[in-house]
Amino acid sequence: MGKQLRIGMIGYGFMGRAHSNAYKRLNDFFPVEHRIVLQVACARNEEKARAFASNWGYQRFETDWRKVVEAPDVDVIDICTPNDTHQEIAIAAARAGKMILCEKPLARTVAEAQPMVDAVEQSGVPNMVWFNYRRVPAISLAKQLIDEGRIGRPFHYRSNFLQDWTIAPDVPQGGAALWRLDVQAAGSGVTGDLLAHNIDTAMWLNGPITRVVAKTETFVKERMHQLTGKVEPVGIDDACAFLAEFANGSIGVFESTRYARGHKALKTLEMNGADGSLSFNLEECEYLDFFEYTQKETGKSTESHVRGWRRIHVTNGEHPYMNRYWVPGLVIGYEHTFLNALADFVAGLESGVKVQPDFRNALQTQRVCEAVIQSGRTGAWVATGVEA
Ligand code: SOE
Repeated sequence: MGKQLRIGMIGYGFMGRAHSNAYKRLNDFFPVEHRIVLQVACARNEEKARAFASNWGYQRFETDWRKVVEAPDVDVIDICTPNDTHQEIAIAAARAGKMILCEKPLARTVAEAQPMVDAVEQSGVPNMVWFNYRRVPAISLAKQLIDEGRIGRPFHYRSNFLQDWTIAPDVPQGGAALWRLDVQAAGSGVTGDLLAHNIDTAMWLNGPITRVVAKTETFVKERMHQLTGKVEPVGIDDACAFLAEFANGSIGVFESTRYARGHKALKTLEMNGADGSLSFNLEECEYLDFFEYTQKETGKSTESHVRGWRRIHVTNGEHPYMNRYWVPGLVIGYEHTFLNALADFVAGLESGVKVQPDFRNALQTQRVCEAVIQSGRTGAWVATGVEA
């Protein structure tokens, strides 16, 4: 029997469930040595903590996260709480020598995120931020094709994340489930919640973003706050569109909103290079579309009468992660992106290769988010300060 990895889960919402599912399935699907143990689940509300722990099979529950961080029988702290709590928990966990898996975005601001990076680096604890979309097999395949030089010199990167769940002005802000609308808890709106994913993927695929100029908008200016019961100003960005310059000379266009009527999670990316293009849409997440202009094998361009977009059904054993699941042609989904991320994290512990995105890497995404928000306020181009 391999070493145990005893999980202390802090938070019980949507992400608490997504991560718990990954913990439960890891040893069924991936040949790692560590055995996952669902040790303790934590929520402030005792009833919720008990129910969550019992539903997902955690051995016990706590209502104070500090007890989990200090517990000698916990190896990994998983932070699934609202963004305003990430820093305190992460720093305490790092000081207690725990490994840390933190939900995205790393924090609300760069100033808040930097000490988190310092804390994990000083204590040397393994750490990762759950930017799960990198682990969609089709997006991982895009990375592979880019690294193989199949699209050549990149010119364009464009990416969307569109939702429509906050259009009604009577949706409250704050409190359970709706903290994403409360700027105190979230730090920002769609920029930190949705575009952070797109920025993480973009910099993974296409390198550092150096400058941005943004337009942000808050369509509903006041909402009832669930915690105070009062109508209060809304401080988040409901929508954000920004232009980006990449260090490699290509340009990017990003858009996100929670006001795109009819779209629940339309998340897309496209890259255009001199030798080819790639396109992905989360609603058809088992496909990667590839336009091959120059054949890598021959160096010649495909004859024009047969040139065209190719749909790659990313379900073969040679595609990223897919040899762990079913047989060619059979698809996996959203929940597997967390499982794949966890598998990489644990495999990294065993091989000694640091998994990405770690806190330091996620700090770069935080820098871009912050530059976007700042530019949204002033309308000016803002340098991101991302390390090249
Ligand atoms: C918001 O609706 C949300 O759940 C984000 O918080 C997640 O990070 C994103 O993956 C899906 O949308």
